[in-house]
Amino acid sequence: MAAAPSRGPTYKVVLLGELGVGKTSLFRRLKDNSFDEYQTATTGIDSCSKVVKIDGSTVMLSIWDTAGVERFRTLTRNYYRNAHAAVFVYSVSDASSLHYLAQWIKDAQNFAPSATRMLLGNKVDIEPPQAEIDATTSKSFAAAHEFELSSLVSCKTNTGIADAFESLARALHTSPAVSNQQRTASVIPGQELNVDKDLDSSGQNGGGGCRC
Ligand SMILES: Nc1nc2c(ncn2[C@@H]2O[C@H](COP(=O)(O)OP(=O)(O)O)[C@@H](O)[C@H]2O)c(=O)[nH]1
Ligand SMILES: [Mg+2]
Repeated sequence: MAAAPSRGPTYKVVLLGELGVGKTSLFRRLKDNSFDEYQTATTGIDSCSKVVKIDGSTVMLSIWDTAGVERFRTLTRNYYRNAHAAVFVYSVSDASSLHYLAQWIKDAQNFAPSATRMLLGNKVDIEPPQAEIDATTSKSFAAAHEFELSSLVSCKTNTGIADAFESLARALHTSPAVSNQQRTASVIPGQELNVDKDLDSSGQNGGGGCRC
């Protein structure tokens, strides 16, 4: 009888970027493959686990969405704590959302300096002239800021998301920068996903945290 596949490592992945770029929409695509045209502003930090299979191995991504506090551009240190990866999201229909990523990049450098970084340009279903950012601009930005990974996606049409997160999982799983100790540290049950415990006392918990 074949041995049951063992549960692989868990990697914490935080979503970053301006309000309205589609972080919660991305989260929902990853969580239950849904999309809401009228997605309301996030009211609490939410996390979910996403299983990704890579070459026969099972890798778990623990995805964290913000509490809507990104409008103040101040996520807490706890949000970044033990993050293995930071996903920087902008909207191709809003040039300023790419511009302001510079601030998110700085924050992540401070709070999660060793995190693997992925750039995602969302809403590629939107065509010019509403689309303000083209693929060349996105590529230059990714190169200038030395992102390990970069993709264009659409949460609305579910384009590019599975591939982007498979690449991220693969990069994490094979990265010598993520030590075995870090990999196992993050799988202690109730640690990386315990939203209530993991929030600081700054009142940023909107009460919407969940485990899924
Ligand atoms: N056209 C289009 N709209 C999107 C896409 N992703 C998200 N949206 C819309 O953008 C708005 C903001 O999305 P939301 O996920 O709340 O952004 P957040 O503030 O970054 O969490 C919502 O009205 C979404 O329906 C996309 O890929 N294409
Ligand atoms: Mg949101």
